Order: sequence, then structure tokens, then C-alpha cells
Amino acid sequence: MNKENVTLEENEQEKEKGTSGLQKRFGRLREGFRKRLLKFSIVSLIGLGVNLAALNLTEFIMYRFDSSVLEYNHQIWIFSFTIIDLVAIAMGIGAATISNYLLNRYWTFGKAKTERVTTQFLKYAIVGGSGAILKYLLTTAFKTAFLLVIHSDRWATVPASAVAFVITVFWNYIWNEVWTFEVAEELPEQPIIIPRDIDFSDVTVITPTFNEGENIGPLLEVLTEKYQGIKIIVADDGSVDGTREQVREFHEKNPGVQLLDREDEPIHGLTISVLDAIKMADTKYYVVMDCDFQHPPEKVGEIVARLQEGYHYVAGERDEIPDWPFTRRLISWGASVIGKFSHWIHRSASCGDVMSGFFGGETDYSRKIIKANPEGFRAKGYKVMFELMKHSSKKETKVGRVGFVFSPRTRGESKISSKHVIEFLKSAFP
Ligand SMILES: Nc1nc2c(ncn2[C@@H]2O[C@H](COP(=O)(O)OP(=O)(O)OP(=O)(O)O)[C@@H](O)[C@H]2O)c(=O)[nH]1
Ligand SMILES: [Mg+2]
Repeated sequence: MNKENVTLEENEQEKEKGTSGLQKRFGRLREGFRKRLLKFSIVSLIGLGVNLAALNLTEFIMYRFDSSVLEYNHQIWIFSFTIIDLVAIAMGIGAATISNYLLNRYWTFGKAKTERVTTQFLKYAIVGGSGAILKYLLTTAFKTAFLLVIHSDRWATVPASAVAFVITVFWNYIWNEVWTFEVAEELPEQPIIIPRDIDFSDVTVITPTFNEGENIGPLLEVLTEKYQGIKIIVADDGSVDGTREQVREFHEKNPGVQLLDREDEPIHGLTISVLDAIKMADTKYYVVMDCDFQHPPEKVGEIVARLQEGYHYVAGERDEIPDWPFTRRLISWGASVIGKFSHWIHRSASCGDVMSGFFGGETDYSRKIIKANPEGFRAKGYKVMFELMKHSSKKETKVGRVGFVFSPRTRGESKISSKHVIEFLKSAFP
């Protein structure tokens, strides 16, 4: 690597030098392992529901045939069954296996090696079959044990099945991980190289603000100091806490920093503010970031470096969100699933973290999208990147990513509210 160049990941690499290659590899695998196991468990629970639904539906339909042949009771060894039972069980297992396979292939093990669906499905079915036998044996064994303390056949079956289910999920997971989907080491992303003397005069940072008096000063300082020549547009919606005055003052000593004062505009909102700023920018690239330091200023350089590699959008993806309460995590996760689904039905560009507000873009490309969809944005919404991507064709648009840690707001007040969730839902399914 050129000595003149620095990478923002150099520190990380230094830290890693002490660890052996094997440890690093194991560490990376283990990191993904927990996530995949959680997803696999969720899929298994969904599978239980699908199984029951398909089984009952088949029974319901078949009983309408009203045929004595179908309802005749067969007895083989200790099993007694009717043809209806057999068909219903087969349909239940079949439906659950197919739905679980698809969810695991595209969700749980989405990044794993892909091979022919038929071979993979066969492997998946073999693992599932072995799991079913294991579950039967375990349930029987645990039930015998539970019967010693719980003297009711039915109540001994419930915990026995539950414990057997958990062990079987783990068994199936391991075999699918190493055999069916052959999960390999997740390779670290290519480090982003930022030349030391890079000029940022072809970049505008856009930051929407509303009453960010405590944050705007420090943000302008950090950005202008760190990135030589960078331009900044503060898109303000009529703050009353001195935000605008600070920007105007800053503009006096650094004309590259501008205030887009939207106080008298008929519509106020984060999305419309950012769109107006994109229209106003006169640089090849732009980067949108919140003003409250939840989007780390040191990542702006990485987004720019990626943009210069030729991406139309570079999404800042939240790899970690420490300190978020469970409910906010849940809402964000749900919104993200809906957002990705919306991108999928729109056959549009997308990224790993569609709900992120930290992103960069090629100015002309975004302007073209905004112009072509004059009614296509929720002005008062919060999800600008999501909407820009929604209107960008999947085929033509190149999307890059930069990971970051989304830390909690330390100064000023949050402006997000439930009305923004409604705005998002309206934008996902117009
Ligand atoms: N121009 C403009 N900016 C806004 C508006 N609402 C919020 N902002 C700014 O948009 C950015 C994101 O808003 P936040 O309130 O931090 O939203 P959030 O990051 O989702 O929520 P927290 O995690 O609670 O901070 C901040 O810089 C706000 O000042 C608005 O209506 N107009
Ligand atoms: Mg915030």
C-alpha cells in the first residue's frame, strides 16, 4: 500500500495483528453464528405454524370427500392411522420443509455459498429427516423421564416435546451450516483507502436541522477541519434556538458553509429539506448526515471514497446500535423488513440498512430521480435514502456500503415521533 495513503481501518488492523489468523477466522464465524442461529430458530418456529396450518387445511379438505376408504383405520405395529392422517401429515411436513428451506436459503444463510437448488434442497430434506427421527427419539426418552415426576401423559409430553424441539433445532442448524449451506468464513470488507491529501471540494455535506443549537457548531468545526475544501449545506426548518445564527456566523469565515433557511417554506420536514439541499448543491457528490453526531463525521471520508469508486449511492449501514431500548429495536427491525419488501416489489435499488439516514450520492443521478418523481416523496418523512432508492432502478443503480456504529444522541432533543412511522408506511406502500 502506498505510504501516502491512510486507511481508517488501520487501527483495527493493528489491533488484530496480535491475534492469530485462526483466532480471527473463528471470531468472525462466531459473530455471524449467533445471528444465523437466531434467524434459524425463528424460521423453525414459523415452520411449526406452517406445518399445523397445512395439516389442518388438508384434513379439512379431505374430510369433505366423505369416503370410507380414506377414513378406514389402518394399524401397523403400534401406529394407527387413516389415509387422511397420512396425507395431512405429509402435506404439513412438505409445506413446512419448503417454506423453511426458502427462508433459510434467502434469509438465514443468504450470504452463504449458493449451489443448485435441487442438490441443496435434497441436503436440506435429509438434515430435516434426521432431525425428525432425532426429535421422535428424544421426545420418547424425555417423556419417559418426565413421567417419573409428572404423572400425566399429556403434561409429560409438553415439556418433553419442547426440550426435544430445542435440541433438534440446534442439530438441524449445525448440519445445515456446515453441510447444506457450507457457510464459509465471512471475509472482511476491503479497507477503504483515503489519500492523505484528498481534496473534498467536490463534496457537499447536507445536514437537516431543527433546533440543533448545541450540535451545529461542533459539527461544522469537525467537518471543515477534517475535510479540506468540503462544502456544507445546513437545511434548517426554522429553528428558534440560535442554530441559524450560528450557521450564518460560520458562513462569514467559511463561505463553503451555507444556510438553507426554510423558515418561510409552506411545508417543513426532514425529507423535503434534504431534497431541496440536493437540488441546491453544486458539487459532484453529496453526503447526508444528521446533526446530532449519531452519524460519525469520520465516516464521511469513507463514504466519499466509495462514491469516487463509482457508486450512485453509498449507504451508511448501522452495524451496531448500542443502548437502544428493545421496543425501538423491534420497531426499527419491523420497518426495515417492510422497507426491504417495498424495494423488492418496486424492483428498485436497495441496501442492507434501508432505514439509515446516513448516506452519500452522486448529485446528478439523485437530481434525475427527484425530477422524474415530483410526487414520489413524503415531504414530512424521515427516510430520504429509502425513497431515493425506491425510485432508482435495481439494474442501473450501483450501491456501495460503509458500516458504522450508531451511538446515542448526547446533546439536544430527538425529533422523531410516531407520525414519522406513518409517513414511512405511506411511502413504502403508496
Ligand atoms: N430540516 C429539518 N430537519 C429535521 C426535522 N426533524 C428532524 N430534523 C433533523 O434531522 C436529524 C435527525 O433527527 P433526529 O431527531 O435526530 O432523529 P433520529 O436520529 O431518528 O432520532 P434519535 O435517535 O432519537 O436522535 C437531526 O439533525 C434533526 O435536527 C425537520 O422537520 N426539518
Ligand atoms: Mg438523531
